[in-house]
Amino acid sequence: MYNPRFEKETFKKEVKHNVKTLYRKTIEEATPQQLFQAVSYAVKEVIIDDWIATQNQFKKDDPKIVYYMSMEFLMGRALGNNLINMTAYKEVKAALDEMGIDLNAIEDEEPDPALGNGGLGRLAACFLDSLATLGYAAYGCGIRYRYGMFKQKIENGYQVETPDNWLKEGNPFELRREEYAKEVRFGGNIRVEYDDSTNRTKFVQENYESVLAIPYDMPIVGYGNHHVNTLRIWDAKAITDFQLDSFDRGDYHKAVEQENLAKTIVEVLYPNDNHYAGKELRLKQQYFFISASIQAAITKYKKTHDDIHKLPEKVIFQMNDTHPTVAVAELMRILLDEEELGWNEAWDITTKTCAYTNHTIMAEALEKWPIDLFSRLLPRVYQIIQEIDRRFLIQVRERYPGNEEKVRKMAILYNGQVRMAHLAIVAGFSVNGVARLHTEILKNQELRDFYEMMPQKFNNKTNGITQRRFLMHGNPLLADWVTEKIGTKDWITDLSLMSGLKKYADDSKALAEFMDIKYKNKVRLAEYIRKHNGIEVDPRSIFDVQVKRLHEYKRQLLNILHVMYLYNQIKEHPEMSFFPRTFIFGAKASAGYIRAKEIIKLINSVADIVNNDRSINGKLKVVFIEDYRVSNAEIIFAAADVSEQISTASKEASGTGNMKFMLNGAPTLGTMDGANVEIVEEVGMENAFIFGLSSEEVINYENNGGYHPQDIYNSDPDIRKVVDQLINGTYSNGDHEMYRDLYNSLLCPKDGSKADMYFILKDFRAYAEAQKKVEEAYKDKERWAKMALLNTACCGKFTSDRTIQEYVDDIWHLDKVTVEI
Ligand code: B1H
Repeated sequence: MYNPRFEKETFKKEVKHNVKTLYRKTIEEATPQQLFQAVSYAVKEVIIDDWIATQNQFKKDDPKIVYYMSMEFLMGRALGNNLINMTAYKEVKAALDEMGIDLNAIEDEEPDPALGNGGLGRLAACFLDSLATLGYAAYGCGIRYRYGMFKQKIENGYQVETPDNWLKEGNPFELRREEYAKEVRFGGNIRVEYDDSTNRTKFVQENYESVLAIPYDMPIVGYGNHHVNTLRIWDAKAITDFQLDSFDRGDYHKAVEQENLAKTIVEVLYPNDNHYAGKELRLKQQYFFISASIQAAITKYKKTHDDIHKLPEKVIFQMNDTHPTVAVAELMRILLDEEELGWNEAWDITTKTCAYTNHTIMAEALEKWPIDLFSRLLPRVYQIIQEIDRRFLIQVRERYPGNEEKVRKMAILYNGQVRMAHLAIVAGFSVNGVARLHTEILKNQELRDFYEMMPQKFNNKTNGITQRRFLMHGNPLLADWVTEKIGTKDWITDLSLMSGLKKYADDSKALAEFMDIKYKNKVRLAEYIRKHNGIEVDPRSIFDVQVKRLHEYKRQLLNILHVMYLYNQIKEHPEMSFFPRTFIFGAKASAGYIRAKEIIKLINSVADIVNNDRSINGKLKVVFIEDYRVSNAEIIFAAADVSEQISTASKEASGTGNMKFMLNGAPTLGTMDGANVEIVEEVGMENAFIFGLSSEEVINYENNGGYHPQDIYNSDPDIRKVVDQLINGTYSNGDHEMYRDLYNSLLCPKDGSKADMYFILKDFRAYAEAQKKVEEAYKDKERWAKMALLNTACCGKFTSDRTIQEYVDDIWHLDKVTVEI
């Protein structure tokens, strides 16, 4: 047993006690939410012991620590995951059963902590899980947003956003740690002082506004090893509580302003995925959590070390995309102004502690801050960036004499803007992409100049996912079956063992069991859909799933246009053979992304027509799952037959949903993009459905002004019919304008962009053919079962445990910690 406190009677007593002291109630009287809280506090009690033990071990061992700096942590629910990782899920479930409490129902009371948008935030969460499981010392550093990712409602087919008040009932797992608060300063001016006695120039910030950053710690429980790391997210508070007498001192305005700053700074997560918003408040958020996190890391280091020069031996700051890259300048500021080091010493330390991960090549995601805004908000940090840039450009000119084109292309400060990616590359010792293809594109296209000048910094770290959440918790039936078949539970921490399933690829009995589990998971999802969407779907139909953020490059539009095409085919040829199919979508669109919202409306309109057309005998169903998030994702992956990964090649840096589908036995229908390339390499071309332009072809077209979608429209009547249906009222009650913008985007955009930028019509036929192959393959039950099983069997590479070990070996060089209990 993991811990005697999970022993049945002890745990039951603890829950009863909590219900009594928290709510003055008995188990029978408590609401489900109250039971969730009481159970969570009982679990937290156990976690705390391990958390303390881990911190004590850190004190003893003094391991190197990685600080994973991220604007997003898409954690998903904690209760079930913590129980899984403490290897107590089944015991606790049984104990609660005896009290008449259904653990699953209790779990559903927990709001999803949705402090992230999509893949980038979820990756951070998977990384924390793996870091703790592998026994490394790590902190996640982020923001405790008052409101997380908005909740999505579908009203009349349209997305409506409502606030995600995730803290409403209180978060039982967090600890507020007021005593570790840090001050963060904004604005004002820098006074330069010369100190004769020390011969140093001092830079003093004056007339600034400031806020107090208050950390909240959440435990990150490793699997079965008593290792508990910390996710530290910062809340903001006004530095002095509102003081009336400040009115008399004429500071009234300032007091109000500081109060407001504190309130707004952590108010809400920006709901953009792969898109840079450029808002002042966003920059404030970035500096706020970075300054607080770095100050805290330095304070912690200095508590037990007296030589700041040796910081790189004990500390790594990993920057999750450009959002936290102000970190390099903030670290320089602290080393120069507070530690009073010289520039060269400070630079040496900074460039040995900071590393940068790039997650996208989408031009609209590149962070470039206007210099006037940046220097006004962060005057001292800006001075430091100027000096970093000045020194860097000297090196560029030395390396490329007379080549001002290089200088222009590589400068950090250019054209009135601060280019955050350039800052990160110049100051970091490591620059990594998130899948092999993505890293190659960075080296050969997007970051070519930097790669040429500093090739040693560039490396690849193909993303991964945690099997603890996405198989053990999300798909317990399959998890138990895998354990039985390969004869060990060790896959939970060593996913390469999944290859032990390969020997069942031709075993009809095993294949039948595997597909029976898939069927049960489809029934579970069908019930979810009936309950939440009021749509009946047939679990015997093919569940064809595309769930991810809504973005044009991810091409949900290609998917739904193909559904429209299939519907036309069925109507035109009622006699044709057609295997029943359920197309399942889930996607949030950024609130200001109009075209993405039109695509959601289109999907829902097609669903309305198709689902209610009795003449097609339910052969085709379309479902849009409302409010796609981590908790329902777990159910969806488990139930999928087909994994739609159809981004325009070169655009999806990696993808991680693709890996979650694979783990759960759904073959990929996709382009040669991101990590799909590596998935196919592992599972074999014959066990995936690959189609469409390659990344080279796409990049080639792009460099030569695009292509002519009109040619396809004119020559292919099936495609023309579908495209015309966007503007002939078929899916809009006769309204010819509702989808005009989507039509235009394909053929003749009004905003000056290229027609069909994402090659939807170009790839349409290839996609339709690949879909036909899916149908053929599915009809052959045994063949399909074998494909599905081989996907699960070959997914070993895609665990985030492997990814983290590579970060440790190549970049972080952390020490393993063994927590002694
Ligand atoms: C990814 C983002 C992203 N890449 C800007 N970039 C954001 C960019 O709020 N912003 O400003 C938010 C998110 N997200 C994703 O990262 C990639 O698209 C996926 O392909 C990749 O799998 C994931 C994790 O590496």
